[in-house]
Amino acid sequence: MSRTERVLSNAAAGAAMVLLVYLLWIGLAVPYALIAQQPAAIASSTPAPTLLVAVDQRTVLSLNGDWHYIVDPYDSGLGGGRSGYPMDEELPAGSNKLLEYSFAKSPTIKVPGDWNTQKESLLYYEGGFWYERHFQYQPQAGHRAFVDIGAANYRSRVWVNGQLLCTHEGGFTQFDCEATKAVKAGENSVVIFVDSTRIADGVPTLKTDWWNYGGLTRDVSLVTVPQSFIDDFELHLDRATRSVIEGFVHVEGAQPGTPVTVDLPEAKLHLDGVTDAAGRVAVNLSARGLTLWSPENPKLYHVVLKSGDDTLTDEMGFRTIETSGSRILLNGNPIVLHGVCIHAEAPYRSGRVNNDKDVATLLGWVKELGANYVRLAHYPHDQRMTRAADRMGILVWSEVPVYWAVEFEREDVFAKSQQQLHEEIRRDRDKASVILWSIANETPNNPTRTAFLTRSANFVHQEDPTRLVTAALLVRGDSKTKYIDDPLGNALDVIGFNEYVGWYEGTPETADSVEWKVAFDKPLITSEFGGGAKAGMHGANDTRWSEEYQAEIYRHQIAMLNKIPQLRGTTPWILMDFRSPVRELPGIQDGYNRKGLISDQGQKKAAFYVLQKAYKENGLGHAE
Ligand code: GCB
Repeated sequence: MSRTERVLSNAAAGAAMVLLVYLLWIGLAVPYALIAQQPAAIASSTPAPTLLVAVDQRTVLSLNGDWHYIVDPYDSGLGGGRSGYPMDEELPAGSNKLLEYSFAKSPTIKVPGDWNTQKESLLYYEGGFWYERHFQYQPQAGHRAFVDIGAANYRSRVWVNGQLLCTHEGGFTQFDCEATKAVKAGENSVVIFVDSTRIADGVPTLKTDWWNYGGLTRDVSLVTVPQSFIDDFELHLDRATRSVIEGFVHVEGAQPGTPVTVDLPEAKLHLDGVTDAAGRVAVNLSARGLTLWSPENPKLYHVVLKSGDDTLTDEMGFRTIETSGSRILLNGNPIVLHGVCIHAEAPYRSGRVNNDKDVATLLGWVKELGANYVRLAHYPHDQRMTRAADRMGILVWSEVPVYWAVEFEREDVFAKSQQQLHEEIRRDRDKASVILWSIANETPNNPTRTAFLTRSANFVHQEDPTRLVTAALLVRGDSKTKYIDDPLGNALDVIGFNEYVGWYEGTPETADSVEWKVAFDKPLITSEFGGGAKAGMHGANDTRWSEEYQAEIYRHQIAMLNKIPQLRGTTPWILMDFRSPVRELPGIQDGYNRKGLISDQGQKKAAFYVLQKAYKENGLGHAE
């Protein structure tokens, strides 16, 4: 079975279903094409979340640390009444009441952190899991409180003092639950139920090539803000002149006419505005002479936003990103993206990336590789990654886990994917490093999929007209001729394509005679290529799993890819080996995908140096 067929067969719920969808499509194509422009209402979490931006820049009460936990494969704690864990009841000494749980007597686990790598018995656990802790709090009159969760994989519910605050679906995006009415003076209890069960109608769906780390995998905090506060803003440089900062500030709960100021002290820029009926202030600041952000000079400015009692600060770079024909222009100049894919897999220790040390190690390796760009696969990563990329001058492709075949025929699945895009964009649109929003990876080419993802592309363009939209597409053809002509390409600004010539197909030398036919006059990025190697395993160039074989794939790939005139970037798969339950070859994979240029224990493989040489000598892809 070819690689494409393998992905498609994984993906398809069944051939009959595909046929049915196709027949329906023929009947519905015209009306569907018309509604394809309309974004659906954002759903799948309740209540519609207030999304605070730049929470990492606010002074918050951190709820990181030790939480009591109960493993609950039967969801029995949801039972309500005497068995409802959200009530977080503890019996006084001598009580004869029947209670069949006790958080206080339960063991503890660290937040942030997936549960799988913290307790040996939980390595492969997927299901319901309860977290509980106490915190001291003094509510302030005229203020609101939110529990802010960096990420909870995959579905979660949050209670404070027994009151359900919100539910959320989606394992890699930040969300907030309002706790203003639930918090009290003194000791408070917070209980969070996280369910990592994979579901067919989820995003992602049942099967992925990465381990499904469950739990509160990122920071948790309590954020206190004034009654009326800055919940959102967006600032960017205009593409036409690169001398105006445009955008808006939104003040939640503001009366029309509420004053707002925006300051960039170093650039001596100041704006006085007042909110309109929607709580928004339009920003238009003449900003001649700004030092533009770029990988060579990742200049960040201190930005201060004020409204009433609320002050929000940020560190932001200003740059433009656009395409012209098949070129990608950064600040108006053609650029070639020398990159690598990264999973949010923690180096040396396994588990999810969630601290500055993990981020420094991964992005330090990216720099050492001579790269200026990363593809953060296959879902939004911890905000520390994009903050560090801003500081280090690393351009970023950011992605939602619309991976292989989600249930494209379902409207609720579309709404889930849209919610994740919305949360991702809202969190990271203050980051100059992020230039590409990817809407999907390796999806089957059929009309239902194309309609779904065309809507996604339109939605992203509408939410963020300042960046580029991409996706990692499959290619078709045989080992002589390959076609990049997936019709989804029409909806994208930049075409990403994955191919594994030399690994899933042929030998490394097969690449020498492949001819590429590209249907689009748009920039191309090879979003994946590569092959597996066990660090420290040596052999001949044709010995599979040896470092030599992997290095040979890279050599032939580099020569092949350089023949594609419009190749503007590359992110081989992948920087570091990562845990995957579909990679079980004993002695070699042992539960890890071994396509890393570096092992999970930090050993650099021979291919790392092949790619490093190509990047350092500017020998892969062309800016124009
Ligand atoms: C792919 C997927 C990626 C896999 C990789 C592989 O095409 O996008 O998630 O891990 O191939 O190793 O096969």
